[in-house]
Amino acid sequence: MTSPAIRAERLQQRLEAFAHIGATPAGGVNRQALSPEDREARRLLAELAQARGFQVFQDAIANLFIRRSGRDDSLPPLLIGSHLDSQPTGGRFDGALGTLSAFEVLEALEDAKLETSGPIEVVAWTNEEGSRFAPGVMGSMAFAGAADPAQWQSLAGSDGASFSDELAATLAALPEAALRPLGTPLSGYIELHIEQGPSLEKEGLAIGVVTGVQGTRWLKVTVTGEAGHAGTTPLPYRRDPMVAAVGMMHQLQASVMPSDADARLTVGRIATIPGSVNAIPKAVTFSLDLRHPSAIRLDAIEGEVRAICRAEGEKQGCSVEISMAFDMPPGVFAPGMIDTIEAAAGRLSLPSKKMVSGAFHDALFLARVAPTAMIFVPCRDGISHNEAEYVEPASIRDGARLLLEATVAVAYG
Ligand code: HGY
Ligand code: MN
Ligand code: MN
Ligand code: MN
Repeated sequence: MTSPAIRAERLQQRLEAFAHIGATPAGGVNRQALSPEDREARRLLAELAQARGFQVFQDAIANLFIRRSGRDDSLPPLLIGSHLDSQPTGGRFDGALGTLSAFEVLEALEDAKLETSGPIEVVAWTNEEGSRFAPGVMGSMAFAGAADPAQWQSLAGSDGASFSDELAATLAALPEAALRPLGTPLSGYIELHIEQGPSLEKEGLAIGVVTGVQGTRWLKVTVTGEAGHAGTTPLPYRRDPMVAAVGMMHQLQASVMPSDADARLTVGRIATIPGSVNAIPKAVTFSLDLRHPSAIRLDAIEGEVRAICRAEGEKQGCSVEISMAFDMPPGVFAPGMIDTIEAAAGRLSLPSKKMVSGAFHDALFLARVAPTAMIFVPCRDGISHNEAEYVEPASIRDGARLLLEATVAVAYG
């Protein structure tokens, strides 16, 4: 047995190959959950796995698992991985880096013929992003027993697609992946991911040892007024939902966000009904993505949001309805797994710091069923959910080497 080593050029080639699946002209990827591009990426990963003699499984919500046996296969596996689905104009590394680095770890163990005590599995979670089918982290939520997939069967996507049809097509696209029950026991979970923020790069650090994830809430605000003629209706006669919505957004950005440095408020999607140039809209809908490390502050911010929306609606004689599309409480990772990763970074002389994730991740739900932690590597200017997302080859290599070192520490000991 030789000691396992990451082959950085092989990982780079894998990342290139996957970046071609759903590639956008601006250099990013559009590989949304359960789309033909997502299915193509899953198929490629399954083929690579079978070429190495690894076993391939999927569960009822199409989470994809790749298994390398250990000495005692009755032991629960250590799971490593991330997601392959992307934002509509996403980057080549969000999700793919963690999934393909995990596969590289499996190949390195195989190349070295290193026998781990129990099996190691790589996972590609279904629909982490939630941009096509809300909510996000569907696959890991269902795996952790935090949601019953049956509730999503009649869901329609942002493109009008049927969730159940797309899920069925995705499962059918990998007939060789044996179906397994949702939520198999694990000995642990480690996810490598880009930071998607600027701090590691700014501080010149190679690694973030992630101790937890902040809370996320997705609200949908519907403002309803009265449709009317754009030319003949004087302002005092209008009940214009767009004027109310603009007032709401202005207030949220002018008062709520600046009042709390840890608060994040984002309007990512807005629509008018009927959406005619020369008709005052009947209704306006917009999305609100709220984030905060504290659940108490999240509640307080949501209360402020609801009060502001109600007041701005009343000013314009409009009714306001706010629905919750996604509520992901903040979570913390396992101290033992955090220490394992921090010690491994030390052995590799990789400068690191502990940090909380601003982005949500599948690891948040895995933390409910197994000792879990995450590894971050810097991305250029902290940019992500943007086609310009970029990770230096040295950071890719550092992240994969640390994932291997931590995996061996957990699974070979
Ligand atoms: O939105 C998020 O935090 C994740 O990156 N999908
Ligand atoms: Mn991600
Ligand atoms: Mn993302
Ligand atoms: Mn993630």
